[in-house]
Amino acid sequence: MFLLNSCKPAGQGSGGGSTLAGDAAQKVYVAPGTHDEFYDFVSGGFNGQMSVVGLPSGRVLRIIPVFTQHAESGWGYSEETKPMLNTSHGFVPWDDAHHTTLSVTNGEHDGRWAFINGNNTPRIARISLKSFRTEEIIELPNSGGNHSSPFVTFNSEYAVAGTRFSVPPDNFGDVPINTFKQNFKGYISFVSIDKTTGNLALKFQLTTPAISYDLARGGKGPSKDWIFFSSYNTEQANTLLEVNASQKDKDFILAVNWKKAEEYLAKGKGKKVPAKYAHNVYSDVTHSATSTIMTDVMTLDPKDCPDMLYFIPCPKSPHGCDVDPTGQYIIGSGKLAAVIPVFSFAKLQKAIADKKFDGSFEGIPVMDYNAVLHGEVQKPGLGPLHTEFDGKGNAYTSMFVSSEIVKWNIEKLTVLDRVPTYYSVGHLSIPGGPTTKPWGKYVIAYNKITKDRYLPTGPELTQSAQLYDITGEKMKLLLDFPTIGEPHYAEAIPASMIKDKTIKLYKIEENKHPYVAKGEKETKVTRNGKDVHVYMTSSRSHFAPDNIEGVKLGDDVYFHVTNLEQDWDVPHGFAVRGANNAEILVMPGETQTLKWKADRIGITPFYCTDFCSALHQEMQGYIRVSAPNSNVPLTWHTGKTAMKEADDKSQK
Ligand code: K7E
Ligand code: CUA
Repeated sequence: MFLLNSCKPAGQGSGGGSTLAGDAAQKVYVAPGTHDEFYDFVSGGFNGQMSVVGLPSGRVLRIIPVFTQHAESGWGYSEETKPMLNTSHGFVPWDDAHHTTLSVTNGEHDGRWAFINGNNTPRIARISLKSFRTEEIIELPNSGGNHSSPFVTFNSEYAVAGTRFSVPPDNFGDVPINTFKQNFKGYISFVSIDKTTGNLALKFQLTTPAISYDLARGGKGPSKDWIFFSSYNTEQANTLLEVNASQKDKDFILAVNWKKAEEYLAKGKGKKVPAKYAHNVYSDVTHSATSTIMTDVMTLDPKDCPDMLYFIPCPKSPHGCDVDPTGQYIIGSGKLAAVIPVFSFAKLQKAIADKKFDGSFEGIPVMDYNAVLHGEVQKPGLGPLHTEFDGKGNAYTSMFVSSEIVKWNIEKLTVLDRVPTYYSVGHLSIPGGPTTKPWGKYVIAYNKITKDRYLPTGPELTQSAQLYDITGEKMKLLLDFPTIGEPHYAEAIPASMIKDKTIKLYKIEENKHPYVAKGEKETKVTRNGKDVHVYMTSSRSHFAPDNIEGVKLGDDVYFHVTNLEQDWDVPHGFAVRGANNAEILVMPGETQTLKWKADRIGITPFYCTDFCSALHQEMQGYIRVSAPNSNVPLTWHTGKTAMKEADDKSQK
């Protein structure tokens, strides 16, 4: 095949030169002291986090901890953040995060929130684009493998989530695996997003046939009331899917009229069923998270809801399912297909009205393929996966097997250009590519394999992305840059939309943490049985208190550290020898808590981990642990020889 050799160019760094733009260095150069034009929010894959990358430089600006504990900031280790990782299974400190989605209003980026999926223990997270922190995580019941998630509707009414692994409903009990067809279901969750606060709620789930949902996209413009899901395993196999789920010539794209679903709910067609899932919310006021276990969910059975769901046949085991900026075209990417099918939303509506069906699947009408097809892109390349858009009528599809990006015209279905990727490209991302108003300029390829592109680093090589200029007719490779974790999808937004809204600090007078000390005068140490609470403050360059005595062997000591600083970029860290968790990194005006077990008699030091001032190295202290039966009184101080003793009030 014509480009097969691009999968395996020989030799170090070969092939890159042929497509490299002559002025590449200049185009990605961001001079010292100046800023990147775009923020790129990149999923971390199996590292469970999101990273923030500047474009066009490819420089990593930040890792936002989401589903995985992050020792650097104490995420998932501090007492305040542990509840964020709570689930119906208890504490789950890892996940596999594939898709970043930015919030939209009228189909355009609005710069408010980012969302990302937890694939393994089904969850959706919401991240604030003001604080670059995870503010909310909601678990999804009745699901297994939250892969086609979280994709938003036209005004971010919902983040949707289709299950990759169909499973029996959570409360179904014990059934044999080979009762897949009878007992398993493919749940699709609709998580509503509050317009003002962004707060998430699991509004309803659709109980659809047991197949595997893979990806999804919300409609736009004419199709804004709809959302589309690609699927595979319509064979309904429960073993050796590699073979058994590739039998049929066509699988489906599921078209969901979510407005209709809302109508059916309003008419009382929904059924509340028991379900157990966690809903975790972080507060910037208490600087703490709460986890609530929810106990039921509203479900809609398609049997009670005609005209809500339609299957569109799509060749063969589709992966990506993308909607163009006009909302008129739906593009399926069959990994094993020889063509890229483009479906017309207008034709879908007409075919539904004319009842142009090709049978049904478990009661859901299957559309006639030719009646809804706009056309097929012929010989696009091998292994089409994902498609992005430049807003000028062009689509860009990643080809996993032939390792290339193919640019084609949506109306005419003609291939316009192709460039190699190094190697095995997964998702593509164009800034604003999934919106009605793509910002264009670049396409970024997120690759699965780097082989010889970087210096070797032992058995595990870096993951990588590549940046291409798409301002001209031909795509031009500008830059390779390594990524954090295995990148899947990413979304980029102009920096100007969010950079001036960034939160610089938390106001100390607004701090409602139950263990806050709003000044050194409020610092103290209290005992409640075996729990010792240290109300501590940090400021350049000391802790108050920095000498603590009267702690006994076996006590649990809670260091509640309030950072009194009210300047931007002055965090203080806190670490104590032998702590079984991590450090905490406390932002100005914030309180965070490190729990420490007094496991031996003697003196233990603690210190600030963040180089905060010229006297950072002096920012340290001691805690004394005495025998359980000792009568050393509970005392504390900073800078005085006499220790302050706990009075009766604080002792109780
Ligand atoms: Cu194609 Cu998980 Cu979006 Cu990766 S998925 S590539
Ligand atoms: Cu505070 Cu270093």
